[in-house]
Amino acid sequence: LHAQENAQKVIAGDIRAAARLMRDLDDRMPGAIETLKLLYPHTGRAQILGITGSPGVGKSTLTDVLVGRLRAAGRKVGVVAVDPTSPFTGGAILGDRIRMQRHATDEGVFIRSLATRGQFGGLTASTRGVVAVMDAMGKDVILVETVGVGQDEVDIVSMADTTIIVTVPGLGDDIQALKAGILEAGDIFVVNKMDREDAQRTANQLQAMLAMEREGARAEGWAPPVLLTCARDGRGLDELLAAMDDHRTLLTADNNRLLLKRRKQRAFKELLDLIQNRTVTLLLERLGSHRDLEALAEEIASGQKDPYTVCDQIMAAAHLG
Ligand SMILES: Nc1nc2c(ncn2[C@@H]2O[C@H](COP(=O)(O)OP(=O)(O)OP(=O)(O)O)[C@@H](O)[C@H]2O)c(=O)[nH]1
Ligand SMILES: [Mg+2]
Repeated sequence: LHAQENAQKVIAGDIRAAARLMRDLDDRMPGAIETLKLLYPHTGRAQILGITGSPGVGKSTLTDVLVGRLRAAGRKVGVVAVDPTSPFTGGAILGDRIRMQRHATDEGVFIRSLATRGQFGGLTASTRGVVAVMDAMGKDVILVETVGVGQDEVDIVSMADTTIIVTVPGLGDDIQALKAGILEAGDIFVVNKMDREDAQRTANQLQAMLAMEREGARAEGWAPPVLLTCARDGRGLDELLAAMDDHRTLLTADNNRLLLKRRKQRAFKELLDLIQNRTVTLLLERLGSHRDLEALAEEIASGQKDPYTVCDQIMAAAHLG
């Protein structure tokens, strides 16, 4: 009943109700998931954009400019700033990283920071929850900014409809890292800080790498563009917005064919994550004396036991094996 009331408020766009629900999800308050369940049927309308890249490349500055442009076009915007490297949620540290204070008083912009603390089922699940709430409350566009640091980043990026990967001139190592990591996941590549030397050369390098890596990789009729921007003065932003629109057009063609394909992959991953989380929690609850995984890990580390046998014993103790 309570859940229904809360869900109604969120769907009506009540900012305080949405903020409270996000906090409750983080704090694993009973009932928060019940509310989230009621919101899911009201999601799927928002365009979800992922923005990722190494620390300091200008993701937040870009996001800030994008928010301004989208607001000027009359669109309601949600921003989720995810920082897997920070143990703090909300406070000053993330505040510094976001630099979007000028939108703080705009009712059409909802900004939420997430870090590694207080998660229900990990940072990825927290991000999914926040995105779902923003979607249900009627945001047209949701920008998810993530610092590039490995698996969390890849998981979070994979929940976007369109992924923008940001780099800067002269970051040779950075581009090599992209190659190893999420080159595959990028739909639009941005070389920000084009006011610096070597911007065009960096873009050419990236373009050449993409041509190699992506050849035939995805027969989706999309060659990821490499764009130059200066988030500080707004140069290149028109092109970036146009590329975002083009990608949206591609995804929604043929009755949302590619969009639905992506969302199915996303739903599959989400379901698997949920089952995994639920199973492990349940298992640990049933374990009794085998519950002390730390002690078992010590015995494995010191060579007294092997991990397979321990796993067999745990499954047997939980009546699962
Ligand atoms: N010269 C130049 N500086 C820029 C540009 N865009 C952003 N910056 C500066 O780069 C610094 C980092 O910008 P942020 O937007 O905070 O970068 P970020 O990627 O969000 O950083 P983290 O969230 O800490 O990973 C700031 O001092 C910005 O003013 C640009 O186009 N040119
Ligand atoms: Mg930032």
